[in-house]
Amino acid sequence: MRAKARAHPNIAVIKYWGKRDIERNLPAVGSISVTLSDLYSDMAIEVDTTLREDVLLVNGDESRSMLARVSSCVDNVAGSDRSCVKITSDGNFPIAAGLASSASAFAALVVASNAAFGLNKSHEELVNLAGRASGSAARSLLGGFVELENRDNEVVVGNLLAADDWPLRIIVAITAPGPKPLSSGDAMEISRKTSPFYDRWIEQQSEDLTEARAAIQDRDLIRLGAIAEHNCLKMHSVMWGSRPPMIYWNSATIACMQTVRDLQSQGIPVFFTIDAGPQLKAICAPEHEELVRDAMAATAGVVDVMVSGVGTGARLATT
Ligand code: 2P0
Repeated sequence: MRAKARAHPNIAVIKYWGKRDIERNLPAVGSISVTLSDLYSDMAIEVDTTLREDVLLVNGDESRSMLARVSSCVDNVAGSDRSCVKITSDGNFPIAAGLASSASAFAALVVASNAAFGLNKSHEELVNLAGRASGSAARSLLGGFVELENRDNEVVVGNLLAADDWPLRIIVAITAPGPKPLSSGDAMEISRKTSPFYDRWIEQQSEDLTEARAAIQDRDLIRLGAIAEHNCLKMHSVMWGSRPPMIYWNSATIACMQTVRDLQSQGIPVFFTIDAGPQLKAICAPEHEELVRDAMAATAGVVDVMVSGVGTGARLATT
């Protein structure tokens, strides 16, 4: 009655922003992501009939703030009449800072819960259980380039390319490691209710998905970069146009964008994307990794740089 799973965060090149069903946490749009190899979340879960409530340890410290969401995810997998559990979460990157920690954590949690309770849920069920906890977590069930599609009352994820098919490098420039002021879920709802750009964002998403899918299938970095930057800046425009406005960037985020533009003007194939946080992710081929990493590290306001390859999907690990 114990199990441990590891999952990696993913970075969307075509973003999920907006929900069509809050209750079931169904996204309003499809999305395409790349799973990272070098960042991870480990979730260990142990059924303990002596406990009167669930216990959650995050990187060694008891966490009450995240317990309700984590317990509810375990309820969805194992049923609300289940025994209590001790959950231990360990990761190697900042939490809730726009680095998709909820994606890797909940992907690992559903896989570990399924095993700890001796359930035999299908891959499709696990995808939807992860997505119910956090929309982007459904994508971390798979590795490589992953597309999430909306189908009826569920989500479906599929591989566009496996992890080894296009070994790109992802350089993460950390400009502020602390937690973000507003959760993505709350911010998406503010956008849906108030941004004059929200409806156009939803309408245009299938065009962006089609373009990115073709670029990934052709392994065309310049073409993928053009649509990924457009989609990212459009998502942030939706946020900027919301009331109250949501600006996740800081001055270093903009300096990092300028660094990427400078590299592009020197003929280096690299592109950026930014999620609901101030960190910038630059994506390039392995031969340009060092140059891009050094340029990001030298950018004013960057406090740390992490580098990752393309990773595999969530899986059980030895306890
Ligand atoms: C993405 N983000 O596609 C987009 C881009 C943030 C910006 O998926 O409310 O934490 O838990 O379903 O999964 C962040 O959203 O949101 C996210 P919930 P989640 O990566």
